[in-house]
Amino acid sequence: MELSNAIIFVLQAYGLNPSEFSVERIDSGHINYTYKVEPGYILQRINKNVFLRPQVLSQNLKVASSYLKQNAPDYLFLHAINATSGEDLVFDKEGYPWRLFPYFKNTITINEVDTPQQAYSAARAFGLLSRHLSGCDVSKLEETIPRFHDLSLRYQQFKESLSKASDERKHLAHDLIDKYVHYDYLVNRYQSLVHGNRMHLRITHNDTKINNVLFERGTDKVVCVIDLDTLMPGYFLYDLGDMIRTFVSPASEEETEFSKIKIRKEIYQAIIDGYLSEMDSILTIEEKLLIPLAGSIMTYMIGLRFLTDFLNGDTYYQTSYLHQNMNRAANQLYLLELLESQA
Ligand code: GN1
Ligand code: MG
Repeated sequence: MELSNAIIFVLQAYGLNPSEFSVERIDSGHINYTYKVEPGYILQRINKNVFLRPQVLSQNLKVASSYLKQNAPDYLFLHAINATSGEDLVFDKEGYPWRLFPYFKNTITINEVDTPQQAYSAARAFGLLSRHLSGCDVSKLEETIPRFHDLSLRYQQFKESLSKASDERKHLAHDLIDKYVHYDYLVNRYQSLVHGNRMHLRITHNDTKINNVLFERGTDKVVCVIDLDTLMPGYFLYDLGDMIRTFVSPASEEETEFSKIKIRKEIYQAIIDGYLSEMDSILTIEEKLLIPLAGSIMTYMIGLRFLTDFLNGDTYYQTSYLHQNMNRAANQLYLLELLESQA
């Protein structure tokens, strides 16, 4: 790939000589741009329209990392590399923040779970992160995106998008909209849990998709979890639920042939077992009773966000074809229906 001026500028800011590296954009995530810089690095341009205060991201990682250094010194926590300025963030001329990470050799990410062992290891890895951070003062971390997984806010944003959407998009998504409204009882359940203080605010990852786990190539061993942009205060339901959302089906959120979406019971169980293998002694009895709700809440929330973005005219998630966000929302609804019919 021909290096853009921004990439040249950024690599230099990290003290690297751009002519010694090859850079390739990798397809990872809907928000930031990620590049493999060979040999040795992963470079990321943070979406400044989504992360309005990138310093919070960096600050959270600093807090977590210094806590872990003291309390779990052998734990492999992914660190951003400091630029020559001494800061981990580098701002390009357009004001986009960038970060550089080490690339771990012989590691891979996967987009779909194939085996219960993979699900167990990945769930255990996310559980381990939260367990290691369970003694860290939550109030020292800020939300990198305010009210990110607040389902009440997400529902309100959906309602607002409905009032502003074009007639064409509303018409196209008509059935989908009705079905999402039908599930609004999940919003009420969520609100009653939060208002009733039935869950503890903990430090959670908040984006526990299967492709945010780095596996050792050829094994089910997890090297570390990645994408710590939303490491911040949250409820365990968010992490567990997003794992269920993205691990249980053999087909991902991008699948448009919905008959391929399925709930694999053995994978579901492996997620719970893997997560609890670390979090069993941390979660309260009351929290454990809420486990069956996790998958539905998160699938509904992410589906709502896709639908909202579709109604807003695709301004948030990256898309590669027209109506992709509507398809993602329909995909998530299909999964939600399966999850709810088993509940
Ligand atoms: C976004 O970009 P990525 O894949 O890391 C989103 C998550 C969603 C996910 C859906 C900051 O994550 O909340 O679950 O897409 N992240 C942000 O695939 O909005
Ligand atoms: Mg992410």
